[in-house]
Amino acid sequence: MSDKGIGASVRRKEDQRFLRGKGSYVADLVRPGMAWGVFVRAPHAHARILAIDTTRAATMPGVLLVLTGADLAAAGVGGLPCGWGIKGTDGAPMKEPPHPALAQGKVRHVGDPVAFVVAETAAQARDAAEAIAVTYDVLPAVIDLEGALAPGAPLLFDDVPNNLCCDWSIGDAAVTEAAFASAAHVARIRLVNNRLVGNPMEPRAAIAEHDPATDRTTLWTTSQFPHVVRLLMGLFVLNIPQHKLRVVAPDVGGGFGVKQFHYAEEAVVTFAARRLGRAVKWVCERTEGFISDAHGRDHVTEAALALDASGKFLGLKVDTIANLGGYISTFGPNIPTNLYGPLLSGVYTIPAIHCRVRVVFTNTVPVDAYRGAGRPEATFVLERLVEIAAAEMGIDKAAIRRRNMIPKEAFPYQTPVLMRYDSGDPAGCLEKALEAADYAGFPARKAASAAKGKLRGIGLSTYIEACGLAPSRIAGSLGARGGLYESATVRVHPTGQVTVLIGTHNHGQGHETTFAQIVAEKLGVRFEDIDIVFGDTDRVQFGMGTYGSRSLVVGGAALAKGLDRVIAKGKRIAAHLLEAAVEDIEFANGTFRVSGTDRAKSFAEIALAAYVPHDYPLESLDPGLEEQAYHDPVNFSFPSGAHVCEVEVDPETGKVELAAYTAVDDVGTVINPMIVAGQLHGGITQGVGQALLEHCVYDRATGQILSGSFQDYAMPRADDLPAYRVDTHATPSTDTPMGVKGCGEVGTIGAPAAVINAVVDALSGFGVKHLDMPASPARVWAAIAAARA
Ligand code: MCN
Repeated sequence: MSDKGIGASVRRKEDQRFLRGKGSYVADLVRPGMAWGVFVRAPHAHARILAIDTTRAATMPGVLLVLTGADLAAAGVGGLPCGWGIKGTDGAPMKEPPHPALAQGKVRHVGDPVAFVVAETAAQARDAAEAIAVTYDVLPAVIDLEGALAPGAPLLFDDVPNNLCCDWSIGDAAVTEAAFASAAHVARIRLVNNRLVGNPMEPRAAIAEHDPATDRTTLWTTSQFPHVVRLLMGLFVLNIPQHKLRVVAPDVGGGFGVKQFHYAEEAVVTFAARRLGRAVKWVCERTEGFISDAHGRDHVTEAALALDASGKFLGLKVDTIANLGGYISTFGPNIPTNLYGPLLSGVYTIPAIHCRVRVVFTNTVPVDAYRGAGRPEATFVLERLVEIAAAEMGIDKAAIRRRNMIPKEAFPYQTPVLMRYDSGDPAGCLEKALEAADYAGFPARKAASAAKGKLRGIGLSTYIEACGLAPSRIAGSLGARGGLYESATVRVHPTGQVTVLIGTHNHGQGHETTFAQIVAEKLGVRFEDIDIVFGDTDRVQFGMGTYGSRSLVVGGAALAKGLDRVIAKGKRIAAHLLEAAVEDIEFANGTFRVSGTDRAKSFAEIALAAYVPHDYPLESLDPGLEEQAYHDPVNFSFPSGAHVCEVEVDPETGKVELAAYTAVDDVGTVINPMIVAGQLHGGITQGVGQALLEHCVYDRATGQILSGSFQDYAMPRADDLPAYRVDTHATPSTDTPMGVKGCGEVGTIGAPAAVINAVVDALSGFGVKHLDMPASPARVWAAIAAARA
């Protein structure tokens, strides 16, 4: 077995180029004769476009092209499509108004693209963009969620009454009402899940180039799913046949969900390059990213948990209004519905659940997936309610969880809200986390903090996630407009080295390493002799990309199947060369052997024989050693875990210090413990960011974004964070090859509730029952001041 196989903490292959500055990012790419594009964006949240005067801009130095929505409409350019068509409780399809790539008639959020200018240089394009005069009739904007639904609210679309895209629900309302009627205690909450901006390190960028000799167009873009961009853009927006369109997503500096949508800018840049016959480049500026990258979260929720007198959960009711922003983005309506309601059972036996979600349009940037996407929101609602119930009923917060957890033996477990969890041990994760966090020693630490004049609090959070998107059949029944399988090609070269071409996209998750570990393990090939290729529609046959922590459980499973097929073919070749029956050939540690003998061929010998087939039965065995495989999962993947957070609050300033953070996560079989730990650290940090720092604020009256730069939007930094204690507790998945479960989002799902539960615990002496995120010093201080007054 390879010492760099499954289970080894192998250092990341890709870091060799990243750490040496040898990565290849779209913004660094220069094409011959390349021109630069700049977008003109709406300064108003809601306005009718009365006129766009481009005459002065068009004659300015260096200007090559000016495009408006009217130009795109005249050229037959289609609107941006949505990948999901959800249905309301009444069975009616969601309202799906058009989403033009450049605004037509109206703008619906600050940052809505209105025109595109291409010039010889970036500076010339910028100057010309400023010279475009747009006359607006400014309309009242609607920003807040409840306001959007209020009678008489301004309408974003004339044919979408009440700005309501969809009134969706899951679960049985009558059964849930009956459960509440029999409850001894009901815990209630009203909460806001704050709006976030993704802010990957590398802002979005796109370059398109048309080759008249082949009539082919290439788009280089910062995407998590280049094949899907090719499909959506070619098929629905620009009408380019798939074989004439190549989409490349090279090294991408983080995505966090924000780069998993087909964006207007990609289509407009591609259209401009084809019209001009020149390469056109656009690079998003950071401030521009704040008003054009899809945002995340943004819910208002009222929820209640019914319990019997012993603290057993009887029922859960959730009523959420979720923000969609000004237009429907690629996955927009799917996030607060299908990725939210079905996760509300958490790791608990809750006999009755009902969840209603109203998905509404507002004059804000479109809202879509952001790391965790729907699942952190579900966990936050449930885990806040659990801690409120524990406090109100005087039950220890660990004890109330233990009392209600799905026992390990009860898996597979069917919840009342669609999901069938395959495996898990929630109590095992909790006990391990409590021990690592020294839960029992908390009172002593609280007393020590109090002696310094500080308030110490402890918060727990448990969660279960459905990731590995997605079983096509289930996704289809939920409204997905395409299947979500994955593809992998295993190409064995004549000298035994291996290239894997895979449809997932690595933008920080370490696939070049972990997928190579799977190959090394299965084929016995040296780790160094394996390359993982992704992100280029000309090289990789097809792929759905990376999001929803699907790469290992769906892509890795396709890869494993491809490897099995390579081994099966290798056995046939070996059987021929060794003059034995195929059934007598065994393969282990990179050697094909006739069972019970020393007659053997190495993997490299078989590879060479496959490509240089002397003495080879060509009539019954094709030459070559390359296998293609697809995997469509039978179920979602269900990682779960328990997080424990400890905070120390300064009552004079309201500053919250994260004193300790412990996480024990069940991600099934682990391929690379170091990479999993890295994913947990990153994920927790994003969850902590939401809980304590990050907040996207809009001015309610004008719809201007008030936190549109890093001066106003606080990203978490190293000095905001302690060293985390992370560990895993594996119950291998029974529905996924290799027993793996996703790990890319678990930290972000568990952390917000753990942190806020800890902060509220610290403030409990003041009678504080809830604090909305982020628990900034101002908010915490105000809560203490209000209690003291
Ligand atoms: N892994 C493993 N053992 C497991 C599970 C995973 O070794 N049991 C490894 C995988 O092989 C992979 C990594 O851990 O190398 C993450 O795997 P997985 O859970 O399959 O998640 P994805 O690769 O599909 O990544 C998507 C996920 C999501 S949805 C977001 S958002 C996110 C995240 O990953 N965005 C990230 N992590 C990120 N990390 C970085 N650096 N940058 C981002 O943009």
